[in-house]
Amino acid sequence: MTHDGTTEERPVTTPDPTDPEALPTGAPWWEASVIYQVYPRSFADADGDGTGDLRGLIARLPYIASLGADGVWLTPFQPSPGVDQGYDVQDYCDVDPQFGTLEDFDELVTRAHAAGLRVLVDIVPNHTSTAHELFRRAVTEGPGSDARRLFHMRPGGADGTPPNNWLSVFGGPAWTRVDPRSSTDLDWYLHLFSPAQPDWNWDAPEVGDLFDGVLRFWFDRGADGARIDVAHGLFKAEGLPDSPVVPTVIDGLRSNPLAMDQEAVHEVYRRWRRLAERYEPARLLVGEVNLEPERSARYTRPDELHQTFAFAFARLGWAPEAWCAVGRDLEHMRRVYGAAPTWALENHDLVRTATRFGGGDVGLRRARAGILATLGFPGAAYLYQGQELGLPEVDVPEDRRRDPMWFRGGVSRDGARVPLPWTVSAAAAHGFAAEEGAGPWLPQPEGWGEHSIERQNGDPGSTLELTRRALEIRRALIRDGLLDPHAGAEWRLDGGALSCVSATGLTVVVAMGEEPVALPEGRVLLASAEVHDGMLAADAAAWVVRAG
Ligand code: TEU
Repeated sequence: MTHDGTTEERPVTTPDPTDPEALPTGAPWWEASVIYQVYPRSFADADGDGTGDLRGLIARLPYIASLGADGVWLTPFQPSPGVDQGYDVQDYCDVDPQFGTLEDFDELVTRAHAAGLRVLVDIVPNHTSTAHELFRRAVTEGPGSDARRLFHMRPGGADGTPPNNWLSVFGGPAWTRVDPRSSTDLDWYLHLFSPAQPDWNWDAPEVGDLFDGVLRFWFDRGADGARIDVAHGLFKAEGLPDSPVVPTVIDGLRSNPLAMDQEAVHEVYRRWRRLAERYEPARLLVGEVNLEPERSARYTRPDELHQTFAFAFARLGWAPEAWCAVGRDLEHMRRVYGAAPTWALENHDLVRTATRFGGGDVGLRRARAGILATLGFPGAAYLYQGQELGLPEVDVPEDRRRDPMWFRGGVSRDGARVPLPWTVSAAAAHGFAAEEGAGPWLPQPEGWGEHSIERQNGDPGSTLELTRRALEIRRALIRDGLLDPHAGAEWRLDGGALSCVSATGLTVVVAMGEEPVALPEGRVLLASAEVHDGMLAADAAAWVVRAG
């Protein structure tokens, strides 16, 4: 792990065909990688305090390796008051004591690498926490001070209204008074998310410097890459004018074009790309760019981020026309910009697919099909912890909900964040905790053990074993050049039968209608449900390779 520490610029890295980690086509490893997203507070709790931690994760790395994933992405574990479950970061370069220590992180990296897993950290550059020392200083130093330039702080209207009409993504105004009791400090601060998360002012060069340092800090410690939170945020339209469109309450990201997707942000990613590629091996940058394909594709131009999640796809329900349209859009963008899609259907913000796709048995069948789709479409993929178990969304009792979006916008994301069931028995929070302790930070529902890893492990019909098998076959397909993120793919829809036909000869069929679907000629490598006489059952997916 070396870092040359210079500011010398290098051209964009071209794949090195002699790199043992490279794909057979010579493309870099990450173009077809599968990363398993770990939500640390809900993965494994080593000290029994009810919150998962890094030592819990270390102990269970063998499980992740047994799935066949290429790496893990960890949502924030840095010191934080925890208002937005860690996305309100107080100190970007440390570990929150509830998750462990920097030494634990170092051990995690060492052990993950030994197990063949890469480690991605989550970087939150759009906003910080009101507890961050630079925000505290800005509050104390008062209106007009240099310290306030690092944030968007300004007086509102004389009538006591905020500086503009922007709404927070979590609901309510995007502005809060710095000191509502003061008659001399009339400044408000901007927060696109909760009031606990003030937005940085990226027009101040110090902010960019700070985050260059944050990236180097984690990359120097051996992190293999970073997931960039709200990567299309950071810069705001000059002068922070009123939004001409009426922002909706919880959909502020897409409905307020002045708060997001500003041209200046691309320069940051060009700089970070150079920074990431000064490491050996180069570090991976994946952006959370929650925009339509034609806008998000601009973030993966060859000298910017390596990947952005295919959000247009991730947000979808069980809707064949929409899947096909998004598939075609992404294929078009791949041709224009060169970056293959990065598939995902679940994360810690989205309703679990087993529920979103219909719930009950049907929902589970479709969630299983969703796993084969995510892993079979050409590109890279992310799986969210518990997706491999087909976990449903949990209806967390209102008095136990913790998501700030629930308190401001009436939508709770807690149901996708319930601690994993490791064992059938409810003891020690279904094995989430190493020992009987405080009880999990979010309650596990009745029957949670039926979804457990213990119940599914070794059962060939389980979603867990389907995922393992898919990852194993995927590896072979990549090795043999059959799953190639850069081969063209054609998207077809015939009634409810969606197919993604790759030029390599691999076809992914998803039976999204009510009827079984006739599979194309060839060898069926894997299916998420029964195939009889070449017919794939409804609510299922299959991988077929052209014969010969
Ligand atoms: O999410 C940003 C984002 O796009 C979401 O807020 C999304 O709009 C919302 O969840 C509705 O589905 C990132 C993190 O993934 C999320 O957990 C944080 O709450 C948010 O940033 C603020 O940091």
